Amino acid sequence: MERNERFLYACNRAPVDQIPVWYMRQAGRYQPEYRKIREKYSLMEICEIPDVCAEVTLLPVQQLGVDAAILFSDIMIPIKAMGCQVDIKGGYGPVIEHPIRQMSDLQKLRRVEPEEDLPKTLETIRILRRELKVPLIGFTGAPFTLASYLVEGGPSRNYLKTKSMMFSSPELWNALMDRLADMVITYARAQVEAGAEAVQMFDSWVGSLSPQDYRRYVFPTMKRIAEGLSDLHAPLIYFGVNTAELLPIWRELSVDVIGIDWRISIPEARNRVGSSFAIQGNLDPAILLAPWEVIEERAKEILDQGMEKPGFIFNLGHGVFPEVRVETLQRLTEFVHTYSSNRLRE
Ligand code: 1CP
Repeated sequence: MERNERFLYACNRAPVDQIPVWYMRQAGRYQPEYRKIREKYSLMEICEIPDVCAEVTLLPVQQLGVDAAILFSDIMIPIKAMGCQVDIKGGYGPVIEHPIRQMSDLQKLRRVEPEEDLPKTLETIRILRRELKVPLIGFTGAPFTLASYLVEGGPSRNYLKTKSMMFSSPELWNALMDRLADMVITYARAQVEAGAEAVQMFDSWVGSLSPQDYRRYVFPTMKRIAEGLSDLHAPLIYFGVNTAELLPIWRELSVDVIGIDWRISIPEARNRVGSSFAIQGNLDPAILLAPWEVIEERAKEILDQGMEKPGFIFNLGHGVFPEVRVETLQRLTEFVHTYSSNRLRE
């Protein structure tokens, strides 16, 4: 089989013969094979053993026929490399032993040297590039979302401690954003140098901010990151949940693809960001638990909207739930491909 580069064409808003598709959290607990590997290794251990990590990354590509692989890792892996004690508790999420609350906590964070601090991740990427016939997406958390774990100490509902720091100690907040931005730039660059062909920045929780506060407390950092990576020769994808009201600001960022959730329609997202971005999304992942007829109807709607302009990548609006059946994602992938290629031939 020849290499399939549809995903990269769509990122660059070039014409494709069918719509590319991949799924956030496409490697994970909905797969019996993943659960079996997790009986033997923790998530952190998988990330430390390149053969196993590559196997977990490849699994959904082989099983589902998706058009891109995403490196199996977690947004907290480079945070660990910064010298922070991170534990990922299954079924819960990352837990930070000493959360960042003051300047002295921040000063303990080290600058990341990927070749020295994250050699297993880079080796996994090199293995994957040899094995894959589809592009490999590298990824990183974006500073606000990373900061939410670092400051709260774990998953959160309201981000109260994070927002308190932002509103009450802007100097500390800016210093934290700066440190994280340096890491993001270095880490994304290292992943691309090792063989990743696109980079997704997960800003999953940034939708908890008002547009004014996003503009003031996060946007300057994101602008610096996007500009710092503009020579990368790999498309940059920026994704967050509940970001409909932030999209007019994202319009000013030099990224290539905007990832959206199901709370906004694709035409409206295009209205808000303008015509110089590809769009990725946006099926509500809960729909995957509905009968097939419902899934098909919703997927068709998304494809009809997405295909109005070049530069569309089918995905979910957030990650796959563990309750989803593998067969459902197989069938959906096949549907996205056949429905879109038939329409494109019309
Ligand atoms: O195929 C893939 O996409 C899997 C690779 C992957 C990715 C892209 C994992 C493995 N984590 C991530 C990114 C990640 N991690 C994000 C951004 C994407 C998103 O919003 O879902 C976030 C917020 C995290 C933090 C995290 N890690 C959580 C969320 C906690 C919360 O605040 O609600 C959880 C549950 C984890 C653990 C984790 N990471 C990855 C997996 C498969 C799991 C589940 C636990 C396990 O299998 O042990």
